Amino acid sequence: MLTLGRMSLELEFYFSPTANCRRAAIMLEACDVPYRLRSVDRAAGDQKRPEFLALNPAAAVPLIVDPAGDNGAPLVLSQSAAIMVYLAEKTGKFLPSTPAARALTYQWLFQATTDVNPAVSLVFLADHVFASNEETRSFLSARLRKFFLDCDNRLADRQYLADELTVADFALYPAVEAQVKRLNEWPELAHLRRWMGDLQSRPDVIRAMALK
Ligand SMILES: N[C@@H](CCC(=O)N[C@@H](CS)C(=O)NCC(=O)O)C(=O)O
Repeated sequence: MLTLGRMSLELEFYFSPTANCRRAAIMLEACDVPYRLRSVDRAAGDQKRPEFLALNPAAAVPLIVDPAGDNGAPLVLSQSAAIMVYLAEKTGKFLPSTPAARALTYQWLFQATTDVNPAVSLVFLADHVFASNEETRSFLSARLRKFFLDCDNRLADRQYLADELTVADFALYPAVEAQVKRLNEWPELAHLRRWMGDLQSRPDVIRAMALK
């Protein structure tokens, strides 16, 4: 187990197999942070049980509890992007050190979490959950394609979203993976597909995506 002085770094990771949780999982794996997996069965209502609501009144995963998070006191943290940035700062990995490079990383981190991921969720809901007509489905699909295209343009002349591999790439990956079928149907997104292939073969990504 990793230790900082005498403090244990093992943390608890409350997880369901969703894109939001998987991006936090990728960061845990990539930063080599030991964690204990706490599976949350949302269909069974685990997230609404009093024990979980005491940790997160918003009743949502992912969530981490870092026993040594806050000057030795436990840190309870939700929101996948906040978890990723916390782990990056704690371990000194996957976040550039200069303000400008860090700001650009945040730009792409938020693009992944506030533009791409919600677009993926809406397409999924329209395709599989709610009765929706063709007009709605094609509007949402075109909107997702536009966000994918923004990422593809960015990746035209660089390997990763920032100048190096960062939290932004790990944040985007599970959202794109969830719609990989559409990605493969859009030939103009070759750079995003190449990027996807690069990340897909990383052992940390493979381990995180295999969590159940
Ligand atoms: N913006 C949040 C979204 C968290 C979220 O919506 N989590 C979903 C699973 S992906 C959840 O737990 N929903 C509660 C439920 O299903 O009742 C994040 O990035 O962590």
